[in-house]
Amino acid sequence: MTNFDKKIQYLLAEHEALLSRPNVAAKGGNGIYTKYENPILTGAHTPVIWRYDLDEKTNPFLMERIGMNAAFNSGAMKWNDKYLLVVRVEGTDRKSFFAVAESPNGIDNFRFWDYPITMPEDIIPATNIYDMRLTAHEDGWIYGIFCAERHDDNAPAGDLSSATATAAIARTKDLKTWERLPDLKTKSQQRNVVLHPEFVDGKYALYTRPQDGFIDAGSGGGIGWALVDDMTKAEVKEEKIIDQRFYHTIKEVKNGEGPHPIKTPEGWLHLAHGVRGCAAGLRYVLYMYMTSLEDPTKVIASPSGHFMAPEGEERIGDVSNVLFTNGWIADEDGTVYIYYASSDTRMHVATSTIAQLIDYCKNTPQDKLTTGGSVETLNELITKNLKLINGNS
Ligand code: M1P
Repeated sequence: MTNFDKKIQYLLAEHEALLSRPNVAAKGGNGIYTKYENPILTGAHTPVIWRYDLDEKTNPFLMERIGMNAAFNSGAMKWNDKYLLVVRVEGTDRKSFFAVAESPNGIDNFRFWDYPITMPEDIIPATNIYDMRLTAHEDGWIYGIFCAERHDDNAPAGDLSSATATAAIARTKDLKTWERLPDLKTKSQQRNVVLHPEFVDGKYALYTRPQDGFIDAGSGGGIGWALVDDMTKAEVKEEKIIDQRFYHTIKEVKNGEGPHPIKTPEGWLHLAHGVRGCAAGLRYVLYMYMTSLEDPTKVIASPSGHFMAPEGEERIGDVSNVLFTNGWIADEDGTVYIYYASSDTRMHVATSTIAQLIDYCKNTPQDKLTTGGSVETLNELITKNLKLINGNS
């Protein structure tokens, strides 16, 4: 074996060791969900054949040729008994693309398919695409809705940062070949648009996130809802805010639907992200809410505060202090796999159950929106517990 061949063998062995590393439940926790010790995907998990030219003639030093910076914000679904993620992979050139990674157990051993997704363009090609939400809709198609980012050509000359965000739509039957549909027509910019899995009043239902600019939600009041006749020419004509933002909460600056909600006998379970500003910049956390089965626009449970926030290593990355989610999988036994990204850098999993998440949503006190209200809520629990501890005397 030549030296070059030995170097390749070493590279492949190191990569295999990373991919096959078992993931174990992290100690501690809050009883609501279990986090796991290792990230499930990072830039280093991307295949060696994506990053290295393995030909000694063209790469005699065996140097990395195409760098992969991050693997994050993944859509998720169960597919042929595998836990499958449509991952936002970001190259060192700052372009994101989608690639499928699958695992036999949802917790570890995630492996990318050989090729990334070649996503067809809309009429006006996008510069960057990211954050796909997957929905296996009852119409028989699997839809992927994602953000298409383009330079804002109305920006003053020399402004190379202003951009526009549009909800792009594609559909597939096999996750390999995608049919691109026209981008969603809306009055405002949009990101974090998600397709509800069922027809509502015979129409497709979208969770939206109207925003005044590329970054600022501005007058967009929160997570919206819109009914659409036809996904092949989707247009939001009327939009109603169903989950509002509030002053001095975890979703003061903006919020956005995560994956599509999970149907349970007690209502639709929603997972979303909320953003607030602070001296360190924006802080992104995850929160939950529930809506009614009879009227999916009606919020029936709204636990206060964050459901999950960045901890430890999760706090640090390309965009620090961020947790973001756009994928979860509910198994038939009631286990829920929550796929979340930390700091726009890496993917993690946490597990819980439908029963725990319903209990969390229904029995966590609501935010009364003031310090006085929070202390009142706290005092009620303390008094109840003291009575239990000291007897009812
Ligand atoms: O950088 C944090 C997140 O910022 C955006 O989310 P939102 O639209 O709510 O501001 C997205 O670019 C997302 O990809 C990113 O993780």
